Amino acid sequence: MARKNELPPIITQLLQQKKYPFVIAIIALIAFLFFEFDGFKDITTPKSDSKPIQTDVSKLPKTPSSFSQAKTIVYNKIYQGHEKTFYCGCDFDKKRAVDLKSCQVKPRLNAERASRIEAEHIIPASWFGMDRQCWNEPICKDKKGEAYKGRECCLDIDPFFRVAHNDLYNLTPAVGEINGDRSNLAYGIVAGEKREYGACDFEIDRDSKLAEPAPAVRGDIARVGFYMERTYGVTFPPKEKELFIQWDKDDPIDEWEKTRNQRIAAIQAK
Ligand SMILES: [Ca+2]
Ligand SMILES: [Ca+2]
Repeated sequence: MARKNELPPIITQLLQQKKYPFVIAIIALIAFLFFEFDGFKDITTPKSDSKPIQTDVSKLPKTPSSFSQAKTIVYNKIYQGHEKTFYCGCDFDKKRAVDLKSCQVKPRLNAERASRIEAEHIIPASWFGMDRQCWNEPICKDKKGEAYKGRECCLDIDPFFRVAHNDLYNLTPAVGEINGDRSNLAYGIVAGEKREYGACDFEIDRDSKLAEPAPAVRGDIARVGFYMERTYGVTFPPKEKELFIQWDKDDPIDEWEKTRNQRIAAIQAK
């Protein structure tokens, strides 16, 4: 028997009625289902083929599901109307460019990285990642079958790590070069006042592996530290804990910090 009609009846009918947008929509839907359209599978979908680690995250804050989403929220919502970098107070714009003149910052080595903001983890990811299996063992596999570990693996398969990593309280916009230089150094007091970044009161001592932030943000840092401690069980060496307790007293919460906390709480409410 010859096939009289090669198109599904619904499409034929819609074509006869000249309802072309419906036809296009149906064809797009079929193509989407058929080809498993990849466009909506952003980085919230693990690129790994590995199984997710089973963790009960129902009691943890509802943090953004991807890091790129978290960054967009930090820059566009949390810091809206307060477009200033955390350590140096530089203005930044919607394109994430830093106005270095606004804060008299001079790049140390990398002018290009200094010209962009990056999302700084006040408590570095390695501090809450280093005890995770995904951080230490190559238990993730990419689509080519190659094993990997560390931050990318943990973001892909470890829900606890992902929630902590994307927590908005712990993320601040920073001059890219300073974010890179701070890396995962602990905070502390660095002797002297060598200013490697122009007028910005931020020092790094690569020998003692310490980063000294300006007095105006020390309390902010301490309170984020306490939050990460009670929310995710991050622990600090006794010396750093003592410093945080002191910094919390010396730099009490101000209006901007309150606003920031309220904005974050509205998004991350349990
Ligand atoms: Ca100093
Ligand atoms: Ca402060």
